[in-house]
Amino acid sequence: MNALLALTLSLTCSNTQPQPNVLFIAIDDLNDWVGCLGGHPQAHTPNIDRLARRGTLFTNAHCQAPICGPSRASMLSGRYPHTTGVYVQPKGPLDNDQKFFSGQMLPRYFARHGYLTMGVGKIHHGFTQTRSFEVNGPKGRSGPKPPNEFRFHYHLPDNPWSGTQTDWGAFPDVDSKMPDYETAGWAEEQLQKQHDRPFFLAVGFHRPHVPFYVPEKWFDRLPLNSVQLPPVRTDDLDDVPQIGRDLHAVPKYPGLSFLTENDNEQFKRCTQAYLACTTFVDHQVGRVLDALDASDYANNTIIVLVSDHGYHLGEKDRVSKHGLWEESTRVPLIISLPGGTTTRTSNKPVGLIDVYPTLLELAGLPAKAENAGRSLLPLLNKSDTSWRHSILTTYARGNHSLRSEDYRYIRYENGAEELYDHRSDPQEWKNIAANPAHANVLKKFRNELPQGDAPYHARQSPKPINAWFQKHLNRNGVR
Ligand SMILES: [Ca+2]
Ligand SMILES: [Ca+2]
Repeated sequence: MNALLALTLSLTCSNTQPQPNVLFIAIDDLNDWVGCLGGHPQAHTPNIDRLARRGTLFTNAHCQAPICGPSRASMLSGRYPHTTGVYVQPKGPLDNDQKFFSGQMLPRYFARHGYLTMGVGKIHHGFTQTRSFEVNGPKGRSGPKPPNEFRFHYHLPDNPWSGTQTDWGAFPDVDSKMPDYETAGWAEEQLQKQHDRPFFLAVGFHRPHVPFYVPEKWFDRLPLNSVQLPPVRTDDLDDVPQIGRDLHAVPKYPGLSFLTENDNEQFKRCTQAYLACTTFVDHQVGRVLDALDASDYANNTIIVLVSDHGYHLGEKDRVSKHGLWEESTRVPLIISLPGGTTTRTSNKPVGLIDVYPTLLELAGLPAKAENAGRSLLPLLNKSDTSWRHSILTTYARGNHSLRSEDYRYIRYENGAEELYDHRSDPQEWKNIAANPAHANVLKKFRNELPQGDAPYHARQSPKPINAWFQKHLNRNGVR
């Protein structure tokens, strides 16, 4: 550890509690529509922004899998999907997989080294969360649903999206009926208690995960007629390989043509609702930050804030995640040290896989040999002269994306490729993989691809998300 940083940490931790506490905040499906990341000009997230101002904001951070279960399995195990085989949603309680799924998971590792571990809301996805924490708050839920779902304020006789949670609208009437509100309240209570050990407190929020329901007051900030739509192109998928279109096609989710009907009516509503959800969840984050600042732990707690993956709102013809493009992979990642001593931003390619080794080093715990990520300490210290060229995201076995500072590269299991130059094309509209001028760029990325792809994990979902996926799973022997 950098000497200055080590000194800072030791000075900010009291004599009676030499190790720092950890406040780990996980948000579900929050893309870069956060004020400090600039993903949408009307994003209003003052609390996440103030956390970024007192910590290090990673502006080029990416998930390792663009869907809840695999992303969280990777982040909390410290291992890449291509080594664990967890590529799609795990199925039910993974009772037979304690060795992999719990024993080495991040909270358990802290517990084994003397920490009090507390968890509330959605932290894991796909197995019994109470195995992970010593003290458990409510796991939370997606939230109450209106008696008749809005279905985008659109009456369809044969709704093609039946079965998906995708919907948007103002509901319920007050915040206190939202499970995320209860989650923040439970975290506040733990921060007001006296603890005899350093703690690892994990707080997981569900919004802005679908359905995009939050009380009306969160919609009022942004009237429908003032909503700015994200930039999209109707021909964007024309230069995407067929396997890319198939892999990313999730028929039950609404696409761009639905959004743009009737002068973008549903596009405006969907965008407004997602922004309302982000401001709502930001407010819950703010309650937890305020409780920490008012507590005895204000000056000896590391704060980490992450989202498990991004989300598309019409880009690449989709309202969903499950993609290997920027909207699906880019995530907020902020690390704030006690006393706010490392205020800066970093645009180096980093991933959620780096959270585990970073927290171990910051807390002074022994490194875990299986961790595949890197400690972010060099970037917190700005001693980042040597860093990885690109960070990996995987979706379904054998399909990978690599993001460097300047480029995104995608390679599908059949060898098809995409390449985007973020310096001139931040929306990833123009696939330049076939241009011979970029042969050397492609060569470098190809050399960084995983050397092998683990078989699907034994407990993967038997309910694949589309027909293509079913064939894919059958081909790989998954039942
Ligand atoms: Ca998620
Ligand atoms: Ca395109």
